Amino acid sequence: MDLFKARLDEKLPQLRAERTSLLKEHGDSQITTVAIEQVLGGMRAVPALLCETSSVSADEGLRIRNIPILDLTTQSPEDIFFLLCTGSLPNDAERAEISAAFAAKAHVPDSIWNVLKALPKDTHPMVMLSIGILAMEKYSAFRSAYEAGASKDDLWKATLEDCITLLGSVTTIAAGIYRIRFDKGEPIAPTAGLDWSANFATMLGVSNNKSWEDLVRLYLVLHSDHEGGNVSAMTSHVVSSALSDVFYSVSAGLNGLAGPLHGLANQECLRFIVDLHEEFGGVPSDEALREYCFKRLAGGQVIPGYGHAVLRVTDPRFTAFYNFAESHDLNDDNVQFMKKLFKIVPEVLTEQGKAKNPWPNVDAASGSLLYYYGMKEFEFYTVMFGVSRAMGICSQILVHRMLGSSIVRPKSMTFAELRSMVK
Ligand code: HAX
Repeated sequence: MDLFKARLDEKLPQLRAERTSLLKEHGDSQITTVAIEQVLGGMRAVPALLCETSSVSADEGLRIRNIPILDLTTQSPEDIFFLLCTGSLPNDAERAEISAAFAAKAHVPDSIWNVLKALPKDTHPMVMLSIGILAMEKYSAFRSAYEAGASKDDLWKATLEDCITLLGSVTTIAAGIYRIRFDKGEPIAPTAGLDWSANFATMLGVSNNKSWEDLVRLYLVLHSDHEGGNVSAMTSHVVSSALSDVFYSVSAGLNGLAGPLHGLANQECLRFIVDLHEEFGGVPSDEALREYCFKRLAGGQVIPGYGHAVLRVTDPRFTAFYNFAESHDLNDDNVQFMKKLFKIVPEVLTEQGKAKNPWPNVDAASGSLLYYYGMKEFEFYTVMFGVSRAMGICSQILVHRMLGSSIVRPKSMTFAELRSMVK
């Protein structure tokens, strides 16, 4: 990883100087006030975290290192990881280096398979992913470096090594989970010479269609990062701030991704579409679908895949998947449901008037496309998300290690303390 390390080394002085100068010149400047509704409302919009890798605006959505995600849809996941970490896309030599580094870590030790195979048959695939990553912790270079007394300034180097080990092996682990959990046969070994996403697509063993590989590549690019305040990224950051290594930190963040209001929404979306299919026996009329959605809302259930804590427009990642379905002429019932829901749900949520954002997020489209190619086990969909998101989480942790960021320790308040503050 000499080229990758050299690029990061080059960025290091400027990155650290920015932190030092902001602290020195403006350390006590007030940038915001916090309202009681933010304390009680999940700290919504409180600007209290640093994230250099990506940003999300209400009116445009995700930018990775200031490049709109829709301008990155033809890149490889290796390109995206390099961009997240360094701020620039790799040249050919750098791309080849990172691909080779992932491939060198793609072999997963038997001890990990033994742990995963020993779990009860009905274990959720996200539990398996979290355990699989955690079980890899014994290979942490960071832990060894820390125990050997490495200087805080140098810990980022061992963190980079861990990121490569984690990302190189996570595709093999995830594909193996798919095969073990859903009785698809033994895990398929990685193939030498394939890049990261082509290898993942092959190890899943879902489809031989060339465009399946294209979908997996797009999937890994689109879900890679979504700034630092979402549940999974923030959880990983908090855990990592205690100098826990990336295996502990990513595993913890993925447990948050497994929640239905976060990454599990893609599973819930497909479940919703399959239920609709059963209810109507096919794609219903606009009016019947409208009524069904209103009934669901009246029953106190959310419409999965719609709404967002930050976005106030259609998620560009949804647009990218939608465009993929159009350009590849995918047109089964589930894809049609996805398109029809896009037509109906924003109207329904707007009319109901509760959701601040009636538009689709990334989860509204991804599942229908996976299903189209034959991945019908929707309990697995959040694992696909998790594999990709591991890139963003790893890059965020790496940047924080380069900066030597502080342990996270906000102040919690009792109701009595809050009352006394507003008297
Ligand atoms: N269906 C029904 N009601 C919705 C809704 C939806 N899709 N989206 C928001 N609302 C409701 C909220 O439940 C909330 O109701 P209460 O006041 O009764 O609590 C109200 O509208 C206001 O919520 P909000 O401010 O618009 O949204 P939040 O920031 O509180 O929550 C969520 C954002 C994404 C959690 C929310 O929109 C939601 O539950 N959506 C459905 C689940 C989903 O798609 N999650 C994936 C999000 C993307 C992601 O993280 N992927 O990993």
